[in-house]
Amino acid sequence: MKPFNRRRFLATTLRAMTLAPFLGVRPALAEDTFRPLRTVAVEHGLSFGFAIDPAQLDTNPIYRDFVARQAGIVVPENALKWAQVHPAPDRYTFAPVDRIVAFAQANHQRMRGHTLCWHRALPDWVTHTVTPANAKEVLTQHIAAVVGRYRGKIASWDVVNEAIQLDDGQAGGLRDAFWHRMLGPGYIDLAYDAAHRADPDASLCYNDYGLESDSPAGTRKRAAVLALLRTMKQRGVPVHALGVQSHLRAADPHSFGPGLATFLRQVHDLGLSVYITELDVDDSHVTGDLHQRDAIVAGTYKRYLDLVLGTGTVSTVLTWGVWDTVHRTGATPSMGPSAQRALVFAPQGVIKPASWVVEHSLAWRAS
Ligand code: 9MR
Repeated sequence: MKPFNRRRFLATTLRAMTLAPFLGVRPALAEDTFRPLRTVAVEHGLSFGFAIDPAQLDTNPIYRDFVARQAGIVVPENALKWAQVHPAPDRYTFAPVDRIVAFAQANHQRMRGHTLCWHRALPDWVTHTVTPANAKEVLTQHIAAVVGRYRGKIASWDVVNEAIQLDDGQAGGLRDAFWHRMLGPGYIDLAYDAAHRADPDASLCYNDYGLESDSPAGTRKRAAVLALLRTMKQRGVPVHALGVQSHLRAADPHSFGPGLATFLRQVHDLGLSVYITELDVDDSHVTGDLHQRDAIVAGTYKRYLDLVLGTGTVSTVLTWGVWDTVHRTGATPSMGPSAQRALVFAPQGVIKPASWVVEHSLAWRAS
């Protein structure tokens, strides 16, 4: 048992008072009782971090200090996507990522890479000049160049992103994606092999959305992802982790439940790590004032994190952004209003109910 510590006692009591009514209206609390999430996570065998924007790091000292204090792991939200990092056949734009790498090293943070092979964020030169005849060479050279540059610096990669789309009617539930059209289903193994050759120590992840809910669509998609991962493992493909994006909808009636926990255990039983890679809570459909909105968002964070962390399979949690901005979450496809309070912190890193909830869930997760 830990010795009595007045400060810790007060902090714990305040936190409990805050959490009790399910984060209705948070009383004014001294923010110095809030412990950095990276620290709380590490104490419980987890990593916590954010998707970040190099332009903000360069220009906004508040953002920079906040990311340094709260994140133990960072991922560029867009800077490693093909269109950004490889905008012309013979030109790579590595400078923004290099600056993130330097920042992460200075702050003892791990880094993830997102993403090497995706049907979106492709520059025109790829869609206009790549053919079935040269696709293998273009894809493997891109992966070799990007992963090779950050060998030993980027610890895990989303190699293939969002390869399953059951509505497309392809074998195995594969998406009718650009690389699938060029190379057939073999593009997936090819991408992982190329990444593994470029950095044999990197953890190679398959990342997808729509896996969280126990709805019929979510259940079918999980089955397809599990089958994909199982057959990849059987073929000896170097895949080491599943990224569950986790773009959630606040208070969604068709929501996550025991089916998700079972799925995560099945993935873990294949020998794969589980990362929560893009967590946010879309509140664009929520009505009510800021306090009501924050309470609903916090409740969704709590229910989700308690469920997934309770399985003991998750090693890493990243949110898709640092603090609230008016933005479009992954849960809102291309239309509709933007979410307002989707992240764990309010603008400028101000603590809000979701911050306390996440701190609590990281600290109390089942081990
Ligand atoms: O948040 C990202 C947004 O800024 C980009 O315009 C968009 C297209 O590149 O991608 C968004 O991030 C997506 C991520 O890369 C993959 N999963 C869904 C994310 C939200 O749409």
